[in-house]
Amino acid sequence: MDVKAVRDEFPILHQEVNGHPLVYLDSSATSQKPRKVIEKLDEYYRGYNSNVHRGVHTLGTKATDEYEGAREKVRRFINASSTQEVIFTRGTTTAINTVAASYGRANFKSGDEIVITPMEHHSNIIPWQQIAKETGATLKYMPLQPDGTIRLEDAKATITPNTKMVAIMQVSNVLGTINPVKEIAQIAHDNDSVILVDGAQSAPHMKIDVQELDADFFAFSGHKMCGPTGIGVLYGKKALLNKMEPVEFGGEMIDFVNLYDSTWKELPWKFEGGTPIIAGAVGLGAAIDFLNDIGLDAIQDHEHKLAQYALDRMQTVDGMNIYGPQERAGLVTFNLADVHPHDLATVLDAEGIAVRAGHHCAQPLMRWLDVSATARASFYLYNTEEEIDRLVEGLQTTKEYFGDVF
Ligand code: 7TS
Repeated sequence: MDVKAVRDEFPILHQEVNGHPLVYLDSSATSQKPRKVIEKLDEYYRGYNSNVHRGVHTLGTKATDEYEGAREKVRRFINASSTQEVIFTRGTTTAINTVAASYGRANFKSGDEIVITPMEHHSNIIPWQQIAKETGATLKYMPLQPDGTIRLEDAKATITPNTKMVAIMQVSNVLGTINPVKEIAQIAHDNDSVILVDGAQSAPHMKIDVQELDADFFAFSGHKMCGPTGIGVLYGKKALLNKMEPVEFGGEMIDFVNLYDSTWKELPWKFEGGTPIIAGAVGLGAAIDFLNDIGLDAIQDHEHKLAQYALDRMQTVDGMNIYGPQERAGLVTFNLADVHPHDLATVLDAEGIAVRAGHHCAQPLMRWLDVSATARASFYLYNTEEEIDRLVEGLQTTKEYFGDVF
């Protein structure tokens, strides 16, 4: 992969921040956008902005073709068997909430178990807490190993015939752990449970095949994979989605509306109430084209090398505390002695280096790590080893600045 050429596609990267060339190490929060996506949004709004699935006029037909064409791109990207299984949502959060509200409300009852892990993002915890309270189901946590990985024996011991849902992230946004979701799906299915995979941190960085994983539901966000904000995807197996009720009601999703009851459109539209996220979907389609042109295997390989390089280099800094396993996705979460991560991120920002500091929407995991917050550097296809060198220099500067805590 020619990183220089890749970087040239991202206009935002070529700027100075606080007098230094920008080093953007916060792609797990949101990725930057390539020219192809920016231009596609521009083309849409200038050329054929229109509502979809309605009129017969030319712009509306073009917008509908592009919107539904993006759905087909998503289908191929995750290898779903049909576009009926690809629902556009606002993002991962909305996708998971939809499953909890629709599938959960209809299928969970007292005595049933929902199995998750302590490393989940809040958006894969709270919807289950809420639906557990509503239905009387019990929330159960799979234990983690000290390095932040999951053993299949523990998955087997936690998932039982009472389990009705296993909801798990494929890649941790804090630890970088890559979870064995295919094997866990098998364990879930052996117990007649369904599984939802939170792919927010995996779909942007590795090849996804929902049929090979045998995921019943798979959720991800466009903005973390070079696409616009406000668009995401809920994949679901057709047999399950067909039996589920919509959670949003209104225009677009109906077939017939009578005075006292109504019927729904077929999949996937019954889950897309209201004017859909047209520009978002069109932009996501362009992001998928962009990622495919480079190749997900090449992207994953590049990020793996960056993560290993970062681990090696960062470990040389005195007082460094890194969380998570050696084998990991492209991110490193850490603390530097007793420097508060917000102070650390502020010093790095003054050097033009953008990292995230805080609890990363994973408060239960922070408690498990026994910290209140951490800093995180996360990488994507446009990052380089030189940028990691800049980060390490920035960490040395931070040490000098807060010398008394070392
Ligand atoms: N699941 C995981 C694993 C995530 O990392 C995130 C966002 C979400 C779900 C929610 O995605 P959304 O697009 O619906 O907001 N993670 C982060 C992060 O790590 N820093 O900022 C957002």
